[in-house]
Amino acid sequence: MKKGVKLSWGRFTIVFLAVALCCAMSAQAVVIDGNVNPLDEWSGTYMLTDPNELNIPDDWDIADVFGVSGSTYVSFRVDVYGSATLNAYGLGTCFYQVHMDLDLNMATGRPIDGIGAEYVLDYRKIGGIPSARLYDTRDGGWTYLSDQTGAQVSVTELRVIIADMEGAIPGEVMNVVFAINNGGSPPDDVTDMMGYVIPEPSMILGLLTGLLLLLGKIRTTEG
Ligand SMILES: [Ca+2]
Ligand SMILES: [Ca+2]
Ligand SMILES: [Ca+2]
Ligand SMILES: [Ca+2]
Repeated sequence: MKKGVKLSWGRFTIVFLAVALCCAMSAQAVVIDGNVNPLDEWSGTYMLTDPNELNIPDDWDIADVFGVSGSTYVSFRVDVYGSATLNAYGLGTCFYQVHMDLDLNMATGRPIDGIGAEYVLDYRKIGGIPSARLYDTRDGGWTYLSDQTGAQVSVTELRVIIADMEGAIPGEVMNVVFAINNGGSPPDDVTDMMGYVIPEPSMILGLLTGLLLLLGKIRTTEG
């Protein structure tokens, strides 16, 4: 019954390519707009729930955090127990920070909560004006490096270009600590350290999925 296989090739090559394309597109499906889209763009990217500390006002008290990576960007989401908007502080200053320890060595970079961060991704509003920035903290200080992307409406979403961070390689692990600082020091809320795996680009997953579908169909038609 080999003719069934022959007739299936064209059709399932299309399926194969379509699945690969869909998976590749989903690799960058997170939209940095400050809201979670109806399809839940952050599904499967949950990292940790930080407790609601009684002594930290809920508007800058970290709740759930999420992280996901494609081949170009690493994206993060930070939820708080109160209102996400910094309007709660009027025209005051507040910083949402993601501290990233790329070499998994707490002795290098800027120390915070058990890690030594080489880079900090920062979203802030000063005088009501928002900005997202990447800082180089490899020497222990804060050196502005580049503008990144951030948005805050119902949640806070942040995105950093992997290529902007020397030593960051898709597929390798970084240690991450989230912090919210409402203008003072040290930060008002800091999460526990968590390991974060940057996944391989999803194109590879898409190609494997398509290949499995194709092989499954060939087996079916052969049977
Ligand atoms: Ca979004
Ligand atoms: Ca609280
Ligand atoms: Ca908290
Ligand atoms: Ca380090």
